[in-house]
Amino acid sequence: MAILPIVEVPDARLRETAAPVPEVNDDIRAIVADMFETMYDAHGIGLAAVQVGIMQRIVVIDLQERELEEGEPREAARDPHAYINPEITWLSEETASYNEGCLSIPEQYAEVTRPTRCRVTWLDTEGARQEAEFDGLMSTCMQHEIDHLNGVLFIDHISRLKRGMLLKKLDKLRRG
Ligand code: GNR
Ligand code: NI
Repeated sequence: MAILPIVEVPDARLRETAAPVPEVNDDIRAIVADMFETMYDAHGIGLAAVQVGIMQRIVVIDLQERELEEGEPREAARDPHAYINPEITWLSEETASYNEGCLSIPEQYAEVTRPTRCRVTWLDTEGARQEAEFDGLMSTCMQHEIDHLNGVLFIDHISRLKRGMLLKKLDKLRRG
């Protein structure tokens, strides 16, 4: 297991399309394990493989953020999910906005409007085909992660003016 370095804007890899996973095997399961470790270390709720420079269609998500009980091990509060070759098969007409952030665009947030619900198919870590409908934060996060696999970032969904302001703030933050 390893914590992998997270790729940040303006790295060109974040603009590439990731390749489908041809077979779910131990190599893929090792990548998934490293992605979970990296995501928890960075305190993110989701991570796409392209964010750690692996150009394959793999996503991990864990929305669990509750406070730990006294003496409760950290793992008890976790709810890890892995999605291999995820595909959106349906998006609701109804939309909602959420204040999104991204580990590849540190400390910057913006309201993003997306379909409220989505239906997704994927392969689990055993290679079995799965399908489910998501709503709320899970729907938002899933759409955000699948965007990453297609070279799309949340800042592509906001106005040019807001994007420009956000990237300028990031630049300022980095310069100190
Ligand atoms: O940690 C994350 N939080 C988040 C908040 C609102 C909408 C999407 C996300 S995903 C983000 C982690 C990340 O960058 N995943 O690609
Ligand atoms: Ni992101």
